[in-house]
Amino acid sequence: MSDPKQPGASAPLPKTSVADGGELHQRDAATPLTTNQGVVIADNQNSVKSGARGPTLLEDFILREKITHFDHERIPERIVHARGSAAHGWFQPYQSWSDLTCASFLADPNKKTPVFTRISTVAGGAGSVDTPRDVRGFAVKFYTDAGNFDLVGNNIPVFFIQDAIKFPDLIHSVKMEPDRGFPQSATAHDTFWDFMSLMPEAMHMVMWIMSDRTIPRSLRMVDGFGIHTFRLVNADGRAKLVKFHWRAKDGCLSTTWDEAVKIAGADQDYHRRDLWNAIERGDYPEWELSAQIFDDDLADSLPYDVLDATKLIPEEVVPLTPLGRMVLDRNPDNFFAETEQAAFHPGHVVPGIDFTNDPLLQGRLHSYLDTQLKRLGGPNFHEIEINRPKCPWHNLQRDGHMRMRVARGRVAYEPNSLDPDGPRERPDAGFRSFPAPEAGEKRRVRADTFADHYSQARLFFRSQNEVEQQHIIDALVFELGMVDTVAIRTRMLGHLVHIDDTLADAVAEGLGLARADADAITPAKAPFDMDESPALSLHGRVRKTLRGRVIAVLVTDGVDPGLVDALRSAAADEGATLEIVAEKRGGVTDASGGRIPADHALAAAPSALFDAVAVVATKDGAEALADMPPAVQWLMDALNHLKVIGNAGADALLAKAGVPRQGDGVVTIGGAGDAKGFVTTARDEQRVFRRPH
Ligand code: HDD
Repeated sequence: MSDPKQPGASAPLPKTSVADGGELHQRDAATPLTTNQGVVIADNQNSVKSGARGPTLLEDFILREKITHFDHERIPERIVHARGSAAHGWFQPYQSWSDLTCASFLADPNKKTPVFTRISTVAGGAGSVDTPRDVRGFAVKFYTDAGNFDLVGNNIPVFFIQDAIKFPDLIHSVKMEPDRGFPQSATAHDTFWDFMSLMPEAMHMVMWIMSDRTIPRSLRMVDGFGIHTFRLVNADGRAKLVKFHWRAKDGCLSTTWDEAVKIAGADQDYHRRDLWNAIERGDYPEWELSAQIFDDDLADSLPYDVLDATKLIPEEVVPLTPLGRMVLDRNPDNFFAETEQAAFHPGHVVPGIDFTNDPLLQGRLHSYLDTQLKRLGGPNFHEIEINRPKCPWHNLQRDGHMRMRVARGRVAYEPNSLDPDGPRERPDAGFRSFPAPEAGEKRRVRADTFADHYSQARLFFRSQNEVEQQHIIDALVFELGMVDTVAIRTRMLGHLVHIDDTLADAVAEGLGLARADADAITPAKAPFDMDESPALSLHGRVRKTLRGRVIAVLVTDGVDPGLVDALRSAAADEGATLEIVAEKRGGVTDASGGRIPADHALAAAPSALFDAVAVVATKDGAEALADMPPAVQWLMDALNHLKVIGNAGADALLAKAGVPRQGDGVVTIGGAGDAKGFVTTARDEQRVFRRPH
């Protein structure tokens, strides 16, 4: 667990920093309730009526102001990534990177740059569940002292499409089908797979979205990727190509599919709650920003195009350079004002960072500015506190909806001679585009170097271990099994044949099709085999840590309080939290007559919500639990979801739930002395993939 008092740990940023919001927080018990015009309100319970039982009067300006404001409390939700959670924090480079870039936030190892990071799902609406199978957006706003830089990425290093002109089609295919309004937040339906099956370029991404990356355990346990190739430009104007990566310090961890489905039912807000609680507890999530840095010669030597967002560069080819770290240490004060109104835009770059010609990125540079105008209501969205730069900013833009700054003086143009102190361009320090030479015919065209759609899909599938490959197969069988149109299933099979034989055969088998049913699809370019990339295996990214994890202990009356304490302190030693589950929320009476309060009632806390579980029971207690279907289900799920299970006197329940008494992640806890062994097994195993599942 991070300790804010330790050297090098985060110093919390001031709670409220702005003048106009500041007085909202300066209040005491005598602070009166007022209207938006500052008029003190005498009665907030009753509207003005003509007589006690008479009609409400139109003149009641207090009622009308309140209701009108309420009626307008929502703004359009994001067309994609509508469901997200965010937190404040900071970024600090490990060293000066000024030889690579003049970006000021990467120049000084002693400088912390404030950040606001929002992690989201893509397809669902703002109120949708947190755990669908979906890509996670990973957007970071750096409030640098040279302007705001937004790195707007995902938790997957490649994308579905190569050209932004296909983005509306992609999103229309994945969102609820427009006639029926369902399914919400799911790829498992005809329109999505229809589009996929007609877009060979999406096949690499299809492999990623069918992998466990799209069912993360926590937003704290996902990696982030900038995806596109960007440029880093130094003060001498020399440029390198770069791909950005965020590595979760606590590693990546995913749920099983069944677990994700059960979590969705038990706690819609599982990821949002988890992020919030972790930050409140002081378990600050942390990521390392790394970069693959390379030059044009290397890019030209690769058998794929670095401007093609459906391709990655294996780390074995260009290794990661760790640049610095980001820690999220403060929850928003207000969800709407900050998380909802945050406006990210890949076009928010600072001197030292520049774009490349990736046609997906180029289209994004238009879309994000455009969407903020609609969502946030006009061109002044940069004046909303969460979007405002924290460095000085001055220009001659004026007016517009919701203008907040009061600009002084008569001069709002440049050049001018009437305002010698007014803002002026600065050729020495201002943003300069990298002068990449460009020439070419004006055509609607896709480069030939973008034509290979299967080799990297194959690379990804073959770089997974056997369990991960099976999960991809299972996910494809499930998703395509939800597709009603047979022709879509056989068309998808036609693509899988080009990726890998085992994959195609297993999916065909799972769908009840024959390999011969696959559509004959001729690749635009014949795929080739690439060297496997072990770095692409998610299981290789699981870390043996319990930092920030939650262990549940199901207890019964009459248990040894010393054992529960020993489990709690063993968990704390590993940075984990222990939560008590009991049949009743009031808790249980322990062997010495004391009370063990429960954090959760059994019926409200399925084991899917926890990282590891233990049952601490008396003999009678275990027999009683064995007669309770929710308790039996609790343990069966823990087994099927590959959790480490601790057994302290719960043989009867284990037997009923079909859980073996020992081995494969089931640990006997004979007394307080075994608490540590159980917790370290949970730490080292994380998930027991050896179990059949
Ligand atoms: Fe996008 C939001 C990530 C392609 C158009 N996108 C959005 C967000 C993330 C991404 C993380 C949410 C930001 C937040 O938390 O507010 N998008 C990506 C990535 C892409 C990508 C990693 C490909 C590499 N996006 C993409 C394209 C277009 C858009 C090609 C349009 C041509 N994206 C949008 C948008 C959104 C958005 C419609 C919706 C809300 C917003 O911008 O602010 O403009």
